[in-house]
Amino acid sequence: MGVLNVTPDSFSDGGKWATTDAAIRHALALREQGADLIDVGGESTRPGARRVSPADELARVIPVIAELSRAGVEVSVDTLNSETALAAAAVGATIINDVSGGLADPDMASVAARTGLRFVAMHWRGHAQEMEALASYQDVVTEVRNELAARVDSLVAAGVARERILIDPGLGFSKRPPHNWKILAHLAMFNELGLPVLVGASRKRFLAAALPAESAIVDRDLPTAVVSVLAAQAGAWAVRVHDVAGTRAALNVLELAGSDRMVP
Ligand code: PMM
Repeated sequence: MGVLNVTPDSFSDGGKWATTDAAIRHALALREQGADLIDVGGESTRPGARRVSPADELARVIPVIAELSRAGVEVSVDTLNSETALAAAAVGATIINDVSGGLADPDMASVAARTGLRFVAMHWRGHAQEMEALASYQDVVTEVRNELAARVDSLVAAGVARERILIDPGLGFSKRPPHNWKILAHLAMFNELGLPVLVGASRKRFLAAALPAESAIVDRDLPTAVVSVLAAQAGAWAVRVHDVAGTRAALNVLELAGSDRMVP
């Protein structure tokens, strides 16, 4: 899944793809580099980010989703707003990627149910302004998995077909670096819910621990690609990344060398 942030302020690529033309060109390039799916978002969810109005979000993402869908690109819409999800569905998006798993907008579950789109339920405890204060766990893997299971149950109760739901542990969302590493170490436990797992580690701050001091954000693309391999080995359905070429190369290595690896 290639990331296309049509925002002026996303933490790693904010502003670069803010015009419709630039966004579409970038998305097509990501597809060339090996993305199977493009995730289009118009609101930054980085820690501390301010909310954008649904009208601004719609104006940013809908023309891009419409054009990409016309070009035959599979698109997910990264949004907290049911209105945006509904409009995106009408112009061809096939997946709703809601980082709140339906918690931020009380109408989201019914839009997911009505449109029949696939729905990514990410683990979330609160909006960007408050998420760091909510990063408290005794056993992060079990708690995140159980909170996701409860979210899935609520979505199903609201009419979303279980087989349309995907889950995501929400790396960096109400999680401190040790929480993110712990989740990555135990990623396979999320398969226990019997749903496809999406992993979004790309360029996130916790990856800086793997790098020499003073590294740039794009330097996090290398650890991101390594995480993509770990996620694939743990059975993930997809990884959400900015540097599609790097992750594609890493996954190609896994495929080429991994099939009949010697196990010591
Ligand atoms: N992370 C971001 C935005 N959307 N969606 C899913 N499903 N999972 C994620 O981990 C996720 C997401 C924040 O990253 P960005 O600001 O670089 O897009």
